[in-house]
Amino acid sequence: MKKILVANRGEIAMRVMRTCKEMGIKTVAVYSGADRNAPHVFYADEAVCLGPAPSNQSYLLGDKIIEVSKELGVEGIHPGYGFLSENAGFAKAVTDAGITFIGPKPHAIELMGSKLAAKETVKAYNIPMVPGTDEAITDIEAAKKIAEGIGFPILIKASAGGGGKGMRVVENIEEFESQMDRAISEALSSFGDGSVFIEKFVTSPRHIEIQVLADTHGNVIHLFERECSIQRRHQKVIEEAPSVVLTPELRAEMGACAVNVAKSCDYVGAGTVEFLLDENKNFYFLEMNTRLQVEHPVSELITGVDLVRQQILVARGEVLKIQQEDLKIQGHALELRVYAEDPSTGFLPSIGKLLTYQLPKGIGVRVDDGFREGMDIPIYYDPMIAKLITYGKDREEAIGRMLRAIKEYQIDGPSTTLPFGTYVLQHDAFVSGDFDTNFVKNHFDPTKLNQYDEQEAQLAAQLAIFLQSSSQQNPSQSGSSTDVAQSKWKLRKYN
Ligand code: MV4
Repeated sequence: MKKILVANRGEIAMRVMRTCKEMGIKTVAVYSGADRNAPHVFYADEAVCLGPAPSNQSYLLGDKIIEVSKELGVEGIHPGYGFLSENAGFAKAVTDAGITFIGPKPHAIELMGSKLAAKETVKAYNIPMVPGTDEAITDIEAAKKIAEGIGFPILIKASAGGGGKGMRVVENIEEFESQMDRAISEALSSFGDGSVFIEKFVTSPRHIEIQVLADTHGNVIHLFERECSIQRRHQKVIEEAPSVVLTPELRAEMGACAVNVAKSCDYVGAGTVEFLLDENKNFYFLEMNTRLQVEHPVSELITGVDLVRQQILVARGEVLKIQQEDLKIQGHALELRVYAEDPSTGFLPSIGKLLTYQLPKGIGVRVDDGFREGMDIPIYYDPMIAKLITYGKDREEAIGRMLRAIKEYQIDGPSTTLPFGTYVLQHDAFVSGDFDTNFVKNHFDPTKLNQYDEQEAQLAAQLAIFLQSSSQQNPSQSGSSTDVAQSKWKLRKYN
């Protein structure tokens, strides 16, 4: 494979092309009208404009991307995440055009894209699942009986949903029927598929996912877990590897399950198997994501494996050279998603120009981003500016480095989730590891950041008084000591 087209934008386009360069593979970028000055366009060997800013006129134009690929002699297409990455029709069209789709076969994408089909597919492999129905609900009365048997609260899920879309909690039998009606019509309008099923609602789970890697020769390995419980409204904010709660035994057990999920759908490439872990450390299979995930870098850091390189190697048909026994967790990694959102206003979007944009540097810090100073954050796409990733010999070191890197990271213009990161990383529940998917709901409201601000203002006021009184006592040094102090204490909000 001598030329790869990356059918994506932003940080993930950069991420994929970096590895292509290391492998001596030529790269083709695609872009929209909003992205003509984006770094991924300049980083690539060739770049093609797909159309105007909206995704459905640019990054989602599968046929156009294939056409461009044929014209330019592209041999492989990497879809990144989002956009066309889990579109089985696109994967098939790419393959039919004689181009390698760097990802699983259409069949696996399709099976895992339907939660009910996924449950059916993994059935033969003894994978633990949350108690519930494994077929679409057609008879409300029968479903009511099942719900009563399981016990409330229960959760209605859309089979075609994913990442939290199309879910509804039902607290009691009285609201069952109305919630079911809403869930079905919502599923129909959002996904064009009204199939829903029910599960027992696990109220305080941790979200643990396992990274898997499979070749075309039947070899499947796992690269341990990522803990993704720190999220708000299904948008992950902080991820880490490894999880503080998995024992080596539980890790091996969940890893083996994830490998079996991959085997059940004849998986090829990098994929992620999502689990819930309840308070008693029972784990349940939720779904499989058939793409490279946003948070893949934390797995790369603790294993030393370049996941994009492995994706390309197995897409070429090579045998996986890494065996399960070769893999060992080394150190600890954290990822903070830096969104152009204002945590002090309940995470409202905060778009605009990056007036200042200076990256943190130094030991244990990696930034995957797709922006430069002076650029606008387009409103058309995901509001993620960057992923700030830190690595340390242990969790404490990784946290210390993240807090330091957040302070170094200078962004003026849009508000970002950087101060929220500081808040979480200093919170007792996070530091102790005692948290679940309700962390943000339970421990955060916007006034927390304001309190933090007030503390800092008070400190600054005290310092000012101190400096003034000390300069009065010692007038000869007043100029220099105050200058130094002022620059050192220059108030940048939250830092
Ligand atoms: C659940 C659940 C509790 N009980 N299923 C949300 C995303 C989707 N992949 C599945 N999700 C959940 N399924 C049962 N039976 C709680 C969630 C859930 C969640 C899962 C992972 C990460 C964050 C979450 C936040 C809220 C709810």
